[in-house]
Amino acid sequence: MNTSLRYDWTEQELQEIHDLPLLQLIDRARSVHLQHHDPYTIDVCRLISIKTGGCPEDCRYCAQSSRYQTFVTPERSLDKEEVLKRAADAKASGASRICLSVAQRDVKEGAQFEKIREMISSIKEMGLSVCCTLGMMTEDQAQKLKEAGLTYYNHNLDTSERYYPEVVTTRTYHERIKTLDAADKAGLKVCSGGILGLGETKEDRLQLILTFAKRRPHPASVPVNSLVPIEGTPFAHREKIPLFELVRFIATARIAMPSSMIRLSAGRESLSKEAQALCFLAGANSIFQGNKLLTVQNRTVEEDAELMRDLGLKGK
Ligand code: SAM
Ligand code: DTB
Ligand code: SF4
Repeated sequence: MNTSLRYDWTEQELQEIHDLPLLQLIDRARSVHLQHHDPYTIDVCRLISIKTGGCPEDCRYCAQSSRYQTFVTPERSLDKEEVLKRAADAKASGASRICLSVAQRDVKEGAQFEKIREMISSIKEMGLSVCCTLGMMTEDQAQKLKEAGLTYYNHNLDTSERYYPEVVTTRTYHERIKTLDAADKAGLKVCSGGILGLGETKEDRLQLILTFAKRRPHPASVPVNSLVPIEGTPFAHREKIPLFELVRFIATARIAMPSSMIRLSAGRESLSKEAQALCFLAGANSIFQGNKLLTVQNRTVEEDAELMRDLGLKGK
């Protein structure tokens, strides 16, 4: 099978792949995976939330939006020392990438931006690769982050363009895409994915994969989050995404974007070891490690070490 990279996928093709009998779909995704990746190595990333909560945006799934009464109360930003200590801890438990997060609408230049640039350089000097998720940014800001040593920029599209206004109203899909373009132009690797279980349809999920698969280059990293329901947000009681739908999404993304990393992201806490194994078989090859994501619990570092031992997976 020819599995070279393509940028001309159609919705029809992706739909046919997505709807294959499950085991055929997994076989096909696995075969693409084997041709493009070492199947026993995964990318292990650690999130550090520099600034938590108090975000002005209205993302209806998010614990950190100031528009909803959730368990999160806005916290003071972490200082550089604390961030570097957490990065060192992450390295000691096997992480190879650190993702620095700030709950905000867009990047603001000034003292905080300079501090983040210093953090990026110092973490890079520790031999770790660095990703940031700071909201929308301009090409000039992307360039400044690149100069500080940044490798990846995370900025999720979350869902289809059609469904987006049902999820967020304080920004447009187009604005989101402009930030991905800025990251590409500055030579940063794009990390962009979505959330399953927002109440979207299968077509919305396929449209999301299609949007990514038509980008040249494909996002280097595609986080696949399952909604973690947050009491107090409008999406607190959405129906959970069935496991096989998650597996189908991962496998379709793997086939459409053979060389990208696909990260099994938020929601792993509610997946058994066996369910996670199925996701790896379908083409996932990256995880967030650490007892906490940004605000919610994740699988513990010990549980992940055991899972990786059981499956014969090692970190990069
Ligand atoms: N504020 C920045 C932004 O929106 O780009 C960065 C942080 S934001 C929390 C990063 C991503 O986490 C979101 O785009 C969303 O995909 C994911 N996320 C946030 N809350 C989630 C939840 N409750 N369940 C699953 N994924 C979630
Ligand atoms: C991504 O796609 N998932 C991460 C990261 N990128 C920044 C965040 C998950 C957040 C889960 C909900 C929380 O911890 O608040
Ligand atoms: Fe703010 Fe990001 Fe949460 Fe949206 S997802 S409310 S932009 S922190």
